[in-house]
Amino acid sequence: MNASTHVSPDEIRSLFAQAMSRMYRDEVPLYGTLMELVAEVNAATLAGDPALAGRLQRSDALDRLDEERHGAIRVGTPRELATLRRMFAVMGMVPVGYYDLAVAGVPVHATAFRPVDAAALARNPFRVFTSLLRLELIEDAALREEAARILDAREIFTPRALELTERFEQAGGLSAEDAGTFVTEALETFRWHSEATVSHAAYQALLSAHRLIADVVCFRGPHINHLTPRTLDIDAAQHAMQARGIDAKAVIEGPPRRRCPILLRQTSFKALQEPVRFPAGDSRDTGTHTARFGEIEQRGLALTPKGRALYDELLARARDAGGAGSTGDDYGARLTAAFADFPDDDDTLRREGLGYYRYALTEAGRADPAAVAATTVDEAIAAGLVTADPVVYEDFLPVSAAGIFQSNLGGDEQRAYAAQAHQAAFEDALGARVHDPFEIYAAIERDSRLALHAPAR
Ligand code: OOG
Ligand code: NI
Repeated sequence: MNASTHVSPDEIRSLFAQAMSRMYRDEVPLYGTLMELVAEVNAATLAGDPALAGRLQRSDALDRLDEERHGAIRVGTPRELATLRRMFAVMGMVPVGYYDLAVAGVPVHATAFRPVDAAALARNPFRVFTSLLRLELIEDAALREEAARILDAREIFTPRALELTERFEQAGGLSAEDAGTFVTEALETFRWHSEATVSHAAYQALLSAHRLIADVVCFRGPHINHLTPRTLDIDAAQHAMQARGIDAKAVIEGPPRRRCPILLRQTSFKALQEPVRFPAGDSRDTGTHTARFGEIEQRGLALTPKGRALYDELLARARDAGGAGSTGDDYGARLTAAFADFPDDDDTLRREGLGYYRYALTEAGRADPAAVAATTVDEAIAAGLVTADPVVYEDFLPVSAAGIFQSNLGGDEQRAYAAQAHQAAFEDALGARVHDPFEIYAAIERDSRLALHAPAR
């Protein structure tokens, strides 16, 4: 089979994202409600803001919007993580970024599998936040060993999915028929199983070590625990959730509302309490498990290291004032006050090097390449020859992720793990290095700048 008969990884990713969305809507009907609500908010926002519509169109974000979402899973062993890496590669998704959640009391570290180049992102930016349990953080040695034994004995991939992943690696692609089978088989790994694989007593013991440990260890697979659509106005979406009586998280994670959205703002609805069965013969053969939830997000400008440092500083200021983290009735006001020090117009953000921008010729610029060549980018923008639109942030935020984890584990426990970030250990488990998100954004900006002076096609 030659390369021309291979389906592109972008196509496989789109098929997979659609199949996952259908499956999750069947599993968690409230997710279907979220999607409707987000579609309504987005339509209303675009209708009321033609400039936004134009900007999204120029940065390829408009067409992908309805299909855009991220999911999250949690796995238990290096082999599971490394195999997922190979499966995601079939769909053009690579590990980007390292997130240490142990500092926030969640015993995992994580990466995001996602496409990286501009064309692939424009086609479908589907991402999966993937966490690896850090068993070494379970203090009780007997419990730790039991968890390791249970995890080592399970197989979360179907034989066919493994076989097709190998075929992809050897042949450099999959035929349309194999791609279809791959999507169906890969989906099995992410399905919810309402039967626990361990006794009720073992479940309880793992649950009291940490609720997340029970979630990872006690089931046949790493069920997808949420799928998040992208809204253009998260405050409107949050109100719409509340208006429909959905049990939304109290605060929106991330930066405050601004004229120029930066990074990522997220909110979620509380996880469902779902019935689970324990193996027959158990003294208690039914119970409930809390893991799956719904989330909505708004994405804004990708920040440079300088912008990100400022973001981290201001967020810490807002959280530390009052010493209450992101709780308390005045958190919104503290956040707004702290972020008054973050410039809120695109021109300043761009000129001060706080965010990444994507440059493009206007019609006037295309008509007059000599004028573009003779001016600096700033002059060309002022003269209406060039536009600079925000590069969308495609990644996650560790403080927000910790807040999402905590609000959805169904308990109010707070645990502190003294562990150091362990990127090297994570990469060993993954079997690869994670990509640096800043490099990816910088390349998108640089390529767009170079293209301004490319000969007209
Ligand atoms: C992942 C939580 C992180 C986000 O959007 O920050 C996340 C999880 O709960 O497994 O999805
Ligand atoms: Ni999420």
